[in-house]
Amino acid sequence: MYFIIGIIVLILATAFLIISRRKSGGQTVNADNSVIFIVGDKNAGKTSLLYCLSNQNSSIQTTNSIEPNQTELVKPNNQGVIVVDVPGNNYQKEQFLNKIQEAKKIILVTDSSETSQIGATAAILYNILISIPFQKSKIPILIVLNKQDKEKAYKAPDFEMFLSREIEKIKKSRKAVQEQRENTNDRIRFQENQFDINDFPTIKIVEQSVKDCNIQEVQKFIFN
Ligand SMILES: Nc1nc2c(ncn2[C@@H]2O[C@H](COP(=O)(O)OP(=O)(O)O)[C@@H](O)[C@H]2O)c(=O)[nH]1
Ligand SMILES: [Mg+2]
Repeated sequence: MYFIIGIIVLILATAFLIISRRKSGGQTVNADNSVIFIVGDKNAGKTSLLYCLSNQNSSIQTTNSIEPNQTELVKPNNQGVIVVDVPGNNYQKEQFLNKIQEAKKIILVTDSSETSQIGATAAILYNILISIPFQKSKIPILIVLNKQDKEKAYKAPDFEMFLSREIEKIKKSRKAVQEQRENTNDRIRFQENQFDINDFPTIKIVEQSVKDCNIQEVQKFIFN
């Protein structure tokens, strides 16, 4: 009799342990954790940045993975931050734009040694700026001008100039296309003034080189 009771207690205890483990495992992605997205054109250095953040810089393996990679960091106050590397093939998709509302902050990485990336970077930024979550809560955005170690890398003032030029192109083409399913949130395209990044107080531009994990500005942005 005692033997049977013993077995039952053991089974119940094991079941309880398994269930509580599962619950705490699931909590790594609960609503208390803030989520930060890393976005940017292909080859900008997103995955490298994620590896630096997760201290695996000794073995940077970059892939064109379709699945987002993510890492969980712990702030000094013990609050968790999940940083997600969002691969480039997702940005035009509505799924991504809907997901922006989950993001506490966004890191937009660009290869500043490649002026050819500015168009794609501008398009990503534009889509974020006209998304409802951004317009509602003005999510902080850090634009990382990566690969500053390269000789040809441009600096922030040049980037601002190139960027507004590209955004003006997007405005023009969006105005021209009178689509029926047009995005009514897109107020930017009707703005007469030339696009100026300084009109957006939650956007900051920094020059970095992710290569040797010199990412102090990114860390400040994440942890502050
Ligand atoms: N010179 C230099 N190369 C970098 C830097 N950051 C990343 N890279 C290289 O750029 C390439 C693309 O990086 P990756 O992180 O895969 O870009 P992703 O496509 O945005 O994820 C890789 O060969 C990296 O080693 C940097 O700061 N300087
Ligand atoms: Mg990558």
